[in-house]
Amino acid sequence: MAGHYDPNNIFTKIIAGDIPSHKVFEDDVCISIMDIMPESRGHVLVIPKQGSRNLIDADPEVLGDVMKRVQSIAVAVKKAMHADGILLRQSSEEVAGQTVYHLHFHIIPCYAGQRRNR
Ligand code: DGP
Repeated sequence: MAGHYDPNNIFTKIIAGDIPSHKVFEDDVCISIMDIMPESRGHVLVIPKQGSRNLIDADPEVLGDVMKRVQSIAVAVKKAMHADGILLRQSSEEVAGQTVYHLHFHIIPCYAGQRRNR
């Protein structure tokens, strides 16, 4: 159902520590974990702790804090992975490719001369 946020989603369980993940960053605003279906080496997700379904229903104030983390994590990932660039992706709703209905941002390192996995 469009617009509905189900707090019983997989990312809420990962935030709570009930499901294991490879965490690369955590503070009071968000966690960042390695994506289990990476599109390139070093593909991470940034997941706000405050639940919203996607970008459409996110609290703009929380979003401001989250985007600061997205930038610092993107800079750190680019450096650590020796990437040439970063693709930032956020899908809102199924038609846009969303599969997990808890807001998250993909940080996908891009490498010169290399195709992404998908
Ligand atoms: P999206 O299609 O934009 O909703 O992205 C969902 C991403 O979440 C997808 O790339 C795979 C990833 N993912 C799904 N379940 C898990 C999980 O249990 N652990 C981790 N680390 N990633 C997950």
